[in-house]
Amino acid sequence: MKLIISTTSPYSRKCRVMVRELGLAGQVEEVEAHPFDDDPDLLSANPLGRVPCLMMDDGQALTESALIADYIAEQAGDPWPRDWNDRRLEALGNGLLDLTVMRRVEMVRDEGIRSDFWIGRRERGILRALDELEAGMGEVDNPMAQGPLTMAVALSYLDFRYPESHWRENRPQLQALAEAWSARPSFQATRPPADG
Ligand SMILES: N[C@@H](CCC(=O)N[C@@H](CS)C(=O)NCC(=O)O)C(=O)O
Repeated sequence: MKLIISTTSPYSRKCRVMVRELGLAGQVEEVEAHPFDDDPDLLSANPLGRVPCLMMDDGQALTESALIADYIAEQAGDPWPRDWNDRRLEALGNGLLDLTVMRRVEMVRDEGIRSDFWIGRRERGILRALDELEAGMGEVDNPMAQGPLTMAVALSYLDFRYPESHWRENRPQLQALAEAWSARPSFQATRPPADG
């Protein structure tokens, strides 16, 4: 299998962590592509032009990190707990990622066309999602699952792109989750480059 990724993409990171945690590193070749360079290999694999994209051994491509994560888990024999609470947390974690990425996209636009309306809207959504995830962690027994992993990737991405956010304040469960995941070799091996 070939996994097309970018090293700064949190969606890619989630899949890369799963490959390592579930013992599939020997079966998955990681290939780097920068989506905004319109890399022809990426565009021919994924018409959406986004990473991650998984080329399966039959030549078909899977897009969307959540779908790729499900496929990776299945290839490994589905060793992680997976119930509707885990799926719920995964969806919320993905939404937190989406809002954080969209906020960044707005922030890096030229000053004259940057929209305070959209930045504020994304920031309020980020704060509400963090509070919901803090509450949701109370029902999590095992942080080794797709939902908590997605949350940990999103929290790490907040630190990477939005270091002034103070998301740790009054959110001890999220802080503990982030610490648990960042100590793992899979997380350390997929840390985004400091200059990314
Ligand atoms: N919902 C998608 C989002 C993927 C995504 O937006 N990836 C970004 C990199 S972080 C990308 O490739 N952006 C390029 C673009 O939007 O044109 C997923 O979960 O895989």
